[in-house]
Amino acid sequence: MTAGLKNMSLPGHGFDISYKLLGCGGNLTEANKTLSTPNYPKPAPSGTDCIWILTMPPPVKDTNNIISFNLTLKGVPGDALQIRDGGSVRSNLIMVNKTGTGILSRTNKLWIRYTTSPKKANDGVSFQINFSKHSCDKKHQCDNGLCLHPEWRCNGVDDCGDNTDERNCTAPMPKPKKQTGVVKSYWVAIVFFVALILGVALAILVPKFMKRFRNKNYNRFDDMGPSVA
Ligand SMILES: [Ca+2]
Repeated sequence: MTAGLKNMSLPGHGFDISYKLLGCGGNLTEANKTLSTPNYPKPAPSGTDCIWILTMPPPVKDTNNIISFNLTLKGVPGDALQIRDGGSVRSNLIMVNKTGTGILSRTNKLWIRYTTSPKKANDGVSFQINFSKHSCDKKHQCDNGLCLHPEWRCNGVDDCGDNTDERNCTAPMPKPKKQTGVVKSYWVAIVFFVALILGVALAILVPKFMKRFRNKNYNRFDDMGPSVA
């Protein structure tokens, strides 16, 4: 699978073609089971550029095939590692930034690229991927034929693309808005209760205060009256 690194240049009529044979990568099938970066677990040499394409068998009758893989990652991948869900550079990117197991693709192909800086090894990044075929029958598919991932069921997101995974959900997940409403109702009750106590207190205290104020004024009027000898 691994070929030596060769740079070649072919003169043509009015143009030159130069190409490089990659020292790693290649087309892999179910039988290969694993791939590793050069020198794994040590970092690959500077200027390494590998592209692997994993392909599982196409659907047979009602059974679809996707890829289940475990990633053992050393270092922070950044741009050094790209895993795309499909057979080309234009396929959707799968965001994988740490070691993980049982990761499922959506299609029967993965496009994987690993590059290191031309001047230095890529911050010690290296990885190994163990992969296998994951087959799903009609009972475990979306209506459109995609394999239904277990975590897709009833999570409030249309992962299938035809909303099959959100159908017949007996226990819908609580929405954050409802929780916010509960908190608001709780505060409304507290504010109402405090306002009620203040209202009662004012209703009792204000008449007493007014009565005392009036009595005080009467005393003043009495003081202003003619004194009786
Ligand atoms: Ca879902």
